[in-house]
Amino acid sequence: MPHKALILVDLQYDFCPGGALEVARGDETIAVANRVARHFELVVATQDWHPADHGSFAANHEGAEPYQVIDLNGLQQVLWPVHCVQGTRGAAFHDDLTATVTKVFPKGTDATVDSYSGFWDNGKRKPTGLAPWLREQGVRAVYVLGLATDYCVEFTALDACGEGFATFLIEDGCRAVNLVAGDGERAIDDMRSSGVVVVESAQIA
Ligand code: VGL
Ligand code: ZN
Repeated sequence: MPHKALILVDLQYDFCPGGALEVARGDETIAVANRVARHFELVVATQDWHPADHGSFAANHEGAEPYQVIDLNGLQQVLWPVHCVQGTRGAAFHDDLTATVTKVFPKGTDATVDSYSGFWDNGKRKPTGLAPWLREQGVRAVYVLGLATDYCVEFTALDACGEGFATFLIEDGCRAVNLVAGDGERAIDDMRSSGVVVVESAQIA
């Protein structure tokens, strides 16, 4: 039984340079994912997978602009450019990703609520099934990397801790949106404060 799993967060074209919600040097995470994946028997991937009418898209709110914050069904929501629409090229995993992924967990499929975490929607109402699935595989520790540090990676790592997994962040395998300068660093500090162990990919044996 593998006791550890690697969680690849949103390694999709829309979060890479040239994508709809591009993260600076986001594509550099792919090589790190491929390199560390060799040390894991179990690799899972989250996939941001929105319907075109998703409530997190500025385009779906009259008069709204991307990066504005609104109340979306009772939750604070940053409005994003249209991204990761189901079935589009932007929603696809990067072709350079060669890691063998055992199972993909789509998220953000409900138009009424965003889902940064690979475990729960932002209202913590509906689970994706990732936690029970990992437990069934005998996993006790998870290693997290991907895009973006200050959103989906942070929420995924914090929920992993909350679900009782020993949680490691592979720092050099992540890149941040940095809507506000320093957001990525603050996210890492928050994760560390919550019990996430921050490591570098070179430390993974
Ligand atoms: C993400 C914003 C919107 C992410 C996804 O993967 O970090 N960020 N949707
Ligand atoms: Zn999204």
